[in-house]
Amino acid sequence: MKIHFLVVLFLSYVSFSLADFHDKQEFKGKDIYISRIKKNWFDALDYCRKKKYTLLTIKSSEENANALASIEKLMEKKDEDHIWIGGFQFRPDKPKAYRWVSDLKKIVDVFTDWAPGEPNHGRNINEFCMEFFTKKSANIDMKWNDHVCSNEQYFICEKRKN
Ligand SMILES: [Ca+2]
Repeated sequence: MKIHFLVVLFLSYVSFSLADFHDKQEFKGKDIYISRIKKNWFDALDYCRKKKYTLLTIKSSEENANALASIEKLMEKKDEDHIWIGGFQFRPDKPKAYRWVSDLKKIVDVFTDWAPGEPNHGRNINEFCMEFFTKKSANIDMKWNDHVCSNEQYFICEKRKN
């Protein structure tokens, strides 16, 4: 009876914590987890890391396409969307100096898919964190953008397979 209670408790815990994410999306080299909850960029990173994941890193057009296919499959598209991924920087004078938080490699050295004019660091010099960005009125569909880190948004974690 006691064990039965513990099993129920454990299963409730598992289903509760899994509900924070859509179904796992499996690709060659990594699994992707898109959140159902919104957090600021730093809390999103912390949340991924507590599960032994990291925020999404994109090193090729294939990895970018896989992430976009997962979004397309799992999320309801809106006229404007903001989804955190794992790029960041801290140099307002060098808006191109973004790095991936997973390995601290410079983003400019590999594949990029910025929206036109991005990263622009924002009009108020306050955008340091990277996201997928959609704005239908501007004809922007899930391109990279830098955005205000404190905004609460959905986010994407990844777990790399070696
Ligand atoms: Ca921006």
